[in-house]
Order: sequence, then structure tokens, then C-alpha cells
Amino acid sequence: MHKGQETTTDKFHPASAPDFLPRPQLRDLQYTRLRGMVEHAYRNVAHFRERMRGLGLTPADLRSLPDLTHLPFTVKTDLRDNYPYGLFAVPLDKVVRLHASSGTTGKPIVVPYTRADIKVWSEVMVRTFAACGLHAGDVVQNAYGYGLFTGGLGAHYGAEALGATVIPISGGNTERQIMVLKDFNTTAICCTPSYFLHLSERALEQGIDFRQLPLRVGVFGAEPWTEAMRRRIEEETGIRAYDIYGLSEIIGPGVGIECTAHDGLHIFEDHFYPEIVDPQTGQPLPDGQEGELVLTTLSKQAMPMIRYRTRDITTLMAEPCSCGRTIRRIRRISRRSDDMFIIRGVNIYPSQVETALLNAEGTLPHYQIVLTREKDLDRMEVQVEVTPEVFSDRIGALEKLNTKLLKSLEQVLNIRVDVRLVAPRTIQRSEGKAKRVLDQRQTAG
Ligand code: DLL
Repeated sequence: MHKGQETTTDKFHPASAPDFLPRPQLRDLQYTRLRGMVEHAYRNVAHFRERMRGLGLTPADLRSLPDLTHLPFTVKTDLRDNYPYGLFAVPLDKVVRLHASSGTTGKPIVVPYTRADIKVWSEVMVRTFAACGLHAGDVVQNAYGYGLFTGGLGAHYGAEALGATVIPISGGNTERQIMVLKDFNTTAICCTPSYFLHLSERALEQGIDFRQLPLRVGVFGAEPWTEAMRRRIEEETGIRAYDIYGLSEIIGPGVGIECTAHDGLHIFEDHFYPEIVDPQTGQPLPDGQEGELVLTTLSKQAMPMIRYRTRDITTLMAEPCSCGRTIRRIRRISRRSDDMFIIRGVNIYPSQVETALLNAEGTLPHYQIVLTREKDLDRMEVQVEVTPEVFSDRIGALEKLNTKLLKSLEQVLNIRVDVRLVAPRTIQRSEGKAKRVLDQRQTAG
């Protein structure tokens, strides 16, 4: 049962018009914008110019949209190597905002915006919220972090431009989040799915059931999550949970969003051109085939990105969506090509573990994967919280669940791993992106 009344009126939001363009018109628009953007990048960014010249290409060689596949890729190290301002295509006096993505090691990646870029960003975020059925009158609690992270301000500008009432609460301070959610009659919340679970759990401990509140929509992203996780969230809180995708290098949040059909994420293709390539060879793959998402910005001024390798693994869905949008969809991003770890020769992604765990009754959606090395042998332990009922049951219930999880994990992963059932609230909660894998193999020697 969901409180979120799903309407199709979102398609009538004026800002959403580009979502419904006839495909030939959209392709014309994409090509025109691509030409302009490549010329701009070629003229103003030495890195792009040199890379193109290295392949004997100039912007004039771009005679059609498919010619895009001849252009060189941009990868994360290109951004690192040009830290901080080397890939900027405009002088600093045209840059009105800087954000940065922290990354796991070393220096961050710096992303600049001109005034026009901010406008585009707000526009795609309005289209994002409209696709989730939000409108003026909604009270949006924005719990994405404000600051260098793009989540907070990106969602803020979009929600404001939509005409909604924004609560710029930022991430963290769980007690205050719950108080505001209840007292301010919040109808929509933006945060990572893992943090939302934490909020709803803490609220329940205080006797506050989200199902009894006006909250009806969650706009969740910035980290991978699964259908099993969505089911848990929707069942436990009575809201509709939407998957929002984005990355700093391209703009921040607002690259893609689910519509009320909840069947893939629409990419705002008039601003971000998607391709899927083989992650190993870089060869373009046809629609419907899984691979690495590559994005090209079509309108970004301050830092255009040509064929950026996102490392996010997904599939482009060419078939039309029941919502009527003509912009293509990607499947939910369940993994990154660099998420993968290898245990005893088997490739494993955290999302496989999540699905296996959450399909079992008695588990809570909090888990962690701990990798260690003992006598040169890799060991993987999956720690998962169990419901208080299971935990306080006779030892039999725990054992039964343990055996069940061992089996389903072995089925999914094709190797035997260890499972440790732990008490509720044992696994550390995150206020932003959850850290699912604890790799202690290096330190274990
Ligand atoms: O996470 C931007 C964002 C903010 C997106 C708020 C959505 C909501 P970065 O910190 O640069 O930017 O991280 C980008 O996060 O390449 C994906 O690997 C992952 N990611 C983002 N959204 C999703 C999602 C923001 N819905 C990286 N599903 C991306 C899976 C996601 N992974």
C-alpha cells in the first residue's frame, strides 16, 4: 500500500516538454548541440584539442550523431591529471560555482558551472521532480549534503524552481531530520536510500511510523541499490521510492530519473548523450546489451565532457516507456566496473549480495561485506542484521536463516562465503553513501 498517489499530470509540467519530443526532432537537437559543444571544447580545452588532433580529427569531422563514436574517451584520470582547473573551457570570471567530488584517494575532482550551466542543472532537476509526481505545494526535505557534494544544491535549486517548498536540512543530524519530517509535514525527501532506511528505523524507535505521516515520495540515489531494497523501503514506509542518477563530472544529480512507471531511468538526453560500451574493449554496444555507460554533455559550458567513461554498468532500453516520454531509459545501475572484487577467482559485486540477502525474510536492509586474508586464502564474510524477532527467537530461527542465506548466496555467487547474523543496529550507518565493502586484505598481509 502506497500513499503516493501516482498521476500522469507530471508530463504536463512545462519544463518537461523536452522529455516528450519526437525522436527525429530530439536527434536533430542532439546533433546541433553536439557540434557546438565539440567546437567549444576543441577551441578552449587543450586536452581535448590534443586528443582529437592525435586521432587526426577536427570538429568538422562530426558529420552526424553516430560520428560521436570516433571521438576519444575521457576518463577519470584525465580529470585528476588536469587538477584543478585544466579542463575548464571558460575563464574563471564566467564560473559562478565550483563543486568537487571527494573520491576515495588523492585529490578531488573539481567541477565548474557557468550561470547557464546552473540554469540547465535546475531545469533537469525540475524535470526530475516532475517525473516523480512532485509539484508546487510539496514540502521537500532535502537531506543530501550541501557543500562540495553536488547532491544538496543540485536538488535544492531544482525543487525551488519547481515551486515546491524546500527544507535545506542537508545530511546528518538524524534526530532533527525526524522532528522536521514530522512537524513540517514533509511530503518528499531526498537522500541516499541507505540513509532513509536509517531515518525510518530511528523514527520507529521513537514511536513515529512514516506510514502515518504525509511523506509520500523519496528521491533516492548517489549510491547503488536494488529492487529488493526498494521493496523493503516501500513496504516499510508506505512511500514511493524513485531512483535518481547523476555524477559530478557530468553535472551532479539530474542526469536520469525514474518516472511513475518505475521501469528504468530516463536520461535527459537533450543535455546528456548516453552510449553503452564494452568495459574491456571500449567498443560501442547496441541498445539492450549491458555495458559501461558513457556520457557526453551536450550543453555544458564550463567543463564539457566528451564520451566520459562513468564505470557505471547498465543497459540502454530503446523501447518506448508507458509514461510517454521519448527520452531513452537505462536500467537501474546496480554496480560499477570498479566495484567488483575477486574472491578465490570469482568476480563478485556487492549488489548480488544485497539481492540475495534482502530476498530472505527476517533480514534487515543493513549489511556489510568484510574481506580478509588468512594464510594466503581470501575469506569473505557477509554480516547482516536480523529483525529483533529473529534475533530474540530460540537459536533455531537464527540457524535456519543462516543456512538459508548461505544457500542463496552460494547460488548467486557460485562460491561459499561465510554469513554472520548480527543484532539490529550493529552495522555502522552512513549519512551519505553507504560503505558496503570492508576490504581488510591488504592490512591482513
Ligand atoms: O552522487 C550525484 C548525485 C547526488 C546523484 C544525489 C544522485 C543523487 P558523485 O558523488 O560524483 O555524484 O557520484 C557519482 O555515484 O558514477 C554512480 O557510481 C553512483 N550513483 C549515483 N547515483 C546512483 C544511482 C553523485 N541512482 C557516482 N544508482 C556514479 C547507482 C549511483 N549508483
